Amino acid sequence: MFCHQCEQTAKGAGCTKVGVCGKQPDVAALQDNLLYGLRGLACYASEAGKLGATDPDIDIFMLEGLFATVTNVDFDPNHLAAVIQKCAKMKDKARDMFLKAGGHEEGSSLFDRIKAFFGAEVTGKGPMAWTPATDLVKQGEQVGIETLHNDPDIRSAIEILIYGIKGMAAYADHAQILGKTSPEVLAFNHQALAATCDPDLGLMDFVNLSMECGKQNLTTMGLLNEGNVEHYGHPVPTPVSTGTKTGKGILVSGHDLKMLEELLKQTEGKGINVYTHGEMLPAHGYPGLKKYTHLAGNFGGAWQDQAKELPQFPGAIIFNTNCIQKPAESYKDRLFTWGCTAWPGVTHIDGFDFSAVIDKALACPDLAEVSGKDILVGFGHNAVLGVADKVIEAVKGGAIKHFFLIGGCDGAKSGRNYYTEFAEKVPQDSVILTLACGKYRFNKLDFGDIGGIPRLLDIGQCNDAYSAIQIAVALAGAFDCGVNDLPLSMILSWYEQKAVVILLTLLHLGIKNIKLGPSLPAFITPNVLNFLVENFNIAPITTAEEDLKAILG
Ligand code: FS2
Ligand code: SF4
Repeated sequence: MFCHQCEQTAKGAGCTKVGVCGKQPDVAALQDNLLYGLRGLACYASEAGKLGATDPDIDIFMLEGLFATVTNVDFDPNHLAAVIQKCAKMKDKARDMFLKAGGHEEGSSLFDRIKAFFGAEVTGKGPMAWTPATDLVKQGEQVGIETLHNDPDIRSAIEILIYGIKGMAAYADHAQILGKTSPEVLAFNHQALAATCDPDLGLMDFVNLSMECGKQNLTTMGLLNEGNVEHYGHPVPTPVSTGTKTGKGILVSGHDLKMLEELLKQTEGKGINVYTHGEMLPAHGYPGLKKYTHLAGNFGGAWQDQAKELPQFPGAIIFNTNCIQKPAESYKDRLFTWGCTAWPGVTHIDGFDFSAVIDKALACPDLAEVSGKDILVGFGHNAVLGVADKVIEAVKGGAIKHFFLIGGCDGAKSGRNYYTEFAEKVPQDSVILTLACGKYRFNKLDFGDIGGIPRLLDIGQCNDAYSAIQIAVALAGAFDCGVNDLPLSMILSWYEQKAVVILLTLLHLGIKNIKLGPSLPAFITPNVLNFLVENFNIAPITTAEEDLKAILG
């Protein structure tokens, strides 16, 4: 196996024997096989799209297939094998759609180039000719990401694009669950993945496609935001208990609000309290979810602490997206997965009937009454811009001198203490905006307020980077300057592919001087990094003290 798509990749270079995340070599090969099949499917779907033919089943499958290959989502070889078989069916469907729309395999310029490159009939070799072999693992071992391109820089640029598309697919999947899709985004997924099969494209083509991916992701995060707000209202500032109440409990981890809502409906009046975990914390700020009085609080910290924290939660536990880790035997029998998330031997819930989870919760021991500090959530763009006058006045009067967006993923590396230190050292006249699971590094600390404006504003989940962008753009408008001219610094932490696509969105918007850590992606070659430094002045984090000194002059 070879995988270096996430930040914790072995030795900062690549996981080759087993994933640091727990991904076994057979699962890695199955994910590589699936990605290869998806690239073939994308060629047909993309060319069919150019002829005006689309199919929602193919579009949604593409999202789910990509999502299954994101870090910490699908660890189940049986589940992945089933997705691969479905990919073959969808590829056939896309080919039929292409032919019915008047397309011809001979004479299509993309197909001709692919055919020439793979040195065989279109039906002989290459992603378009892919069909599942009897031994899916062996087949996957032959089509790993190291086979993407011979030129390391071009391969690096292709990988940036692929990881960007994977991250965007995750957000697009959440959005489509809420009934929100964009034909343009769905078409781009196919076009971009098809481009990865095109031998005529060079470095700058993939750089440009990556920037386009950032743009499409802004649309996608906007759609997801719209879906969340239409269903649950704008988030409002809300204190969330980190303690537990006496009684039965279900813990929900992941990012999907619709899944949580359905569970809340089905547990109403059953004497079960529902708790959030990890990236589900911002759910408490949504009026349409906080109205459920049995949405009782938030349990535990960020995803990487689950091995030590989840054994202490005596109720049922369900993961609706990443980040799931290998469960200990002590809680495996009360653990469930949902959506694209899967772990071998763990019960997977298809659809929205959560009776198995509820029955398990009722059979589990009660939680004890434990007090816990309240944390404040719910500072989406609507809430922050609702007090924009106050914020602008505080900036003009000098009470607020700087904004720091300290956001992104958390992870197990000790170097991530940087983000805690940074937040602690931020001067008293500065406001911290935060989002995603990296906030657990400091969200229980007391930061106080500036004239009634809390110094720590939790914007929400990673996809609420959309909200952060709205806030930045509105502030720039109020001060009649560009976002890069604001007294705003972005100190980002990355871990998986959703962070990659958010970074692409920020670069697409022309945002400069981002500090990125805890380490730079292993899939970025020195030449590609130089390009990013020259064009965007992106820089690795150093120490909290040095970076603060450099930013504040
Ligand atoms: Fe955190 Fe994991 Fe939000 Fe990432 S819970 S690193 O998937 O998407 O962030
Ligand atoms: Fe390694 Fe990350 Fe790939 Fe897992 S997802 S195998 S930790 S690089």
